[in-house]
Amino acid sequence: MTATPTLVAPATPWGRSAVAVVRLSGPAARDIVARLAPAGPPWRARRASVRTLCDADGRTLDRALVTWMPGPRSYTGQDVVELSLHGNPAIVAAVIDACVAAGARVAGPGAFTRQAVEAGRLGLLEAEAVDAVVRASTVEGARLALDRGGLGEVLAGWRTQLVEVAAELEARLDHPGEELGLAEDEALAAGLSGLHAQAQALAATWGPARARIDGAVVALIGPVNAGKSSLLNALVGQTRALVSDQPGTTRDVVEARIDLDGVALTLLDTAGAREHATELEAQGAALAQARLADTDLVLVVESLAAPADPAVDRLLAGLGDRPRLRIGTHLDRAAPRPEHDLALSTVTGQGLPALRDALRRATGELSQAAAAVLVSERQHGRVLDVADHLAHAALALADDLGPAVAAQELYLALSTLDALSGADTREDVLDRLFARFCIGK
Ligand SMILES: Nc1nc2c(ncn2[C@@H]2O[C@H](COP(=O)(O)OP(=O)(O)OP(=O)(O)O)[C@@H](O)[C@H]2O)c(=O)[nH]1
Ligand SMILES: [Mg+2]
Repeated sequence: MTATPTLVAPATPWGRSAVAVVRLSGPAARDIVARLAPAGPPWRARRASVRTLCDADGRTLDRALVTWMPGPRSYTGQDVVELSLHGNPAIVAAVIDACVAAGARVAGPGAFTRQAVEAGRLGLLEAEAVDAVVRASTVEGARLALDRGGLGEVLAGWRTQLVEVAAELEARLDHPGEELGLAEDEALAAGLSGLHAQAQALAATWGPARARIDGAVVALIGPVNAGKSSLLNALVGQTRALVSDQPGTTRDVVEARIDLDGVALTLLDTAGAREHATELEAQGAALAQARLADTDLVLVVESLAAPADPAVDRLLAGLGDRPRLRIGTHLDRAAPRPEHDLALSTVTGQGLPALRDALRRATGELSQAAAAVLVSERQHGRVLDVADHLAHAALALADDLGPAVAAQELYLALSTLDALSGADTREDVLDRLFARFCIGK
């Protein structure tokens, strides 16, 4: 058996700051720091003390505020020591080197949270919530992840119901001679359909939650001179993209961020489309096209003051089933047209509040009724898998494929549910999950 390592890593970003925190976690955490700071006051649990840290040659590295949090009542479940250093990367690096020389091992991404999961201090769902809190681009996103409570309970409730249905089906398989009550079959199928609907509803929380945690990307496309850059500037509230009455002003993709009531939106202004595009405009169009793949919403922008432009039909056709809103600009100069979802003027500001509302709706409004919210792509994928298995199981019962097929699907749903909630914490599952975390978390 190998000894449990003691890990060390910076817990704050690399760079100059008032304070930088270095975290150690593992059985030797306190001993290692005691070797760096032989002089200080007696160690007292959960009390901060000022200690002078030295390298192996006794040369001063920094005077630090040191907090000792003995396990198992610590974040990781192990002994944890946090060093609040002066926020200088040279000092941080030297202190980490000294810790390593004294026996610590440098922690990889998410290693501390992984220790917490392995020690049973945190469940997998809670670990993902920690990641989402750190990742969230707005305080609303962070709050969603912090108030996550419900997810584990919801999944546990599903599990109980599924086990009951599975037991019922097993009983039928064990006694094939007995008359199968049609009413009972229907009741079981209805129960499964109900769970399926719940799984779909839970899966649907990921879109709006993702917009709040990771943000959403909105691209503006349309003919030249439609007013795309003007619209971007109006939404941002300052001039970020050049505006001119010459067609073909924008070539590069111009990016700007806004916080729309807790949803971080990245707006992309793109080169306008026209028949005989110059070489540079064509390059701009290609650049924009490449970015469209990872947008959540496309605004197709047209000027109401210009005749209908065939380029728009081409652009719309190229969008496939991608979510879009059609916007007519220049409302101060021309009447709205029925093909547009919204009409506005960036000169008078008319229609802009309605656009903000539409953006908020399109990037996902969270249902107040949602008992729980998903906070990661992994959770979303698994919940969709559960929903699929439940749908197949209900179908098998309804279509007389029989309880054997239904039971099989139920077991798949159950094992997916276990993988989702972390009952199944295999090495490879943890490896994949924590690879995305930041160092020191
Ligand atoms: N009256 C009026 N003029 C507008 C409006 N929006 C944009 N404009 C004007 O239309 C012209 C083109 O605007 P831009 O924002 O540069 O248009 P664009 O779609 O970015 O154009 P390209 O970058 O060339 O594709 C400019 O002269 C703007 O001042 C509007 O709502 N009303
Ligand atoms: Mg432009």
